[in-house]
Amino acid sequence: MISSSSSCDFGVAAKFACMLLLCLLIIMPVISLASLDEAYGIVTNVVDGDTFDVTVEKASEKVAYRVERVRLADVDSPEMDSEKGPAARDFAYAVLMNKRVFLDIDDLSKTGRDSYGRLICVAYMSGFYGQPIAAPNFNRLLVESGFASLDNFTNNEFDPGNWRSEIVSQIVPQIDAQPKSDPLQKLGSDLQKNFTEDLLPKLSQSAGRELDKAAAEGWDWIKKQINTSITSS
Ligand SMILES: [Ca+2]
Ligand SMILES: [Ca+2]
Repeated sequence: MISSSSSCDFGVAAKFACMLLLCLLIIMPVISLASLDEAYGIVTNVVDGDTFDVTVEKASEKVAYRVERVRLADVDSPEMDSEKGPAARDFAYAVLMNKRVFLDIDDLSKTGRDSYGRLICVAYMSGFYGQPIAAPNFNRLLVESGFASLDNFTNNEFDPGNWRSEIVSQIVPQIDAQPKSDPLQKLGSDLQKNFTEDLLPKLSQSAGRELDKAAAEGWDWIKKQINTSITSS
């Protein structure tokens, strides 16, 4: 016969296992990109569409100052004295100002900086749980929103060609391995698109709801234990 106590313990263990699994599902895209958060901090000034200042919270060896100026890699926004400059600056301000950004700093150059001393980075935005969102990165978002053009420098580590598929290529590498002429390639591309743009956001939302539910159930269980303890004492 199984006692009510061991049954309850099993239920708690199952809830913890469920929460752990959901956490792993949420952070799986994050941990697949090892250098996604070499440094992070709060954006405290926006210069223009592709340049802003970060008050550093976590630093890598390339970070030298408490406030670092970041120049986004491989994109180019209009200058502020041009007609479209202020709109690009405003977009960056609206998305990033006073928010935490995670930085992948260029590893190809020794200092990770350009000739102006700015850190060359791909920037990642923060999600609901404070975790870095692997895609879209802000560099790509800036381009796809029409506030920058791609300008792929070959003297840095970054390849904008990977920005769209970098999550899925880590999760389902066998799809990327198909030759381009193979009809399965198109199917793979469609699956990647559906996964990245449709399924993944729904999965994250669903995981969030399940986490909330699991947390609420866990809290109810703790309250019951407290009440039982008070009643029996
Ligand atoms: Ca890097
Ligand atoms: Ca590049």
